[in-house]
Amino acid sequence: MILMNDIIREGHPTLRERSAEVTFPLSEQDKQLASELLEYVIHSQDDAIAEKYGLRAGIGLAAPQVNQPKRMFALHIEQENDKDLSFVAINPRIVSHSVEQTYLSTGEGCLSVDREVEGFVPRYARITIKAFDAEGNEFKKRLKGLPAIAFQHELDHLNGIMFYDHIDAKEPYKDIPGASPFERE
Ligand code: SB7
Ligand code: NI
Repeated sequence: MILMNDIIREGHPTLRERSAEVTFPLSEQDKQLASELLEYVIHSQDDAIAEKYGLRAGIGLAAPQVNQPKRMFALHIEQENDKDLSFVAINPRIVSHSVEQTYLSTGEGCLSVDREVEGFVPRYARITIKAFDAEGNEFKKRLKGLPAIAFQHELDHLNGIMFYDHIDAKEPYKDIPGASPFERE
């Protein structure tokens, strides 16, 4: 089980590495990693479990954040229509994206960053992604809104990029031309 102590924080060099492609079939270790990443994101959003284990809530978690620089991450996003979006993405990629950008109106946070960083993080408003599941089956999804934002945040981790790298240093709340904000909740 992944706990807060297993999550590395900014300053750790692994967060700045490009993670390695994962090979199939998954090793037992990689299978366990995939299921533990997903378990963390689900548990961290369950108030009772999160409180019991001291988990900080996160809608996503990438393998390099637990110091395993491999191209996989988990996302778990509870949706209004209670069709939760919950998956592990292995060797993920964006195959196409909108010209239009978006940003979370409240800014982004990160389980590897123990401080508030203010500012808008520009993201593609809509993306089409491809990735593999733990069984080695490729899947394709179209994402928008928070799922699209979160997918890009996680994909960045696999490339050693932190969310604040995208924030304008001089003017963190600078207008992003043509972008509409995404309001969470
Ligand atoms: C806000 C939060 C996240 C993604 C996009 C916007 C996820 C935070 C948890 N993580 O640090 C995952 O890498
Ligand atoms: Ni993060």
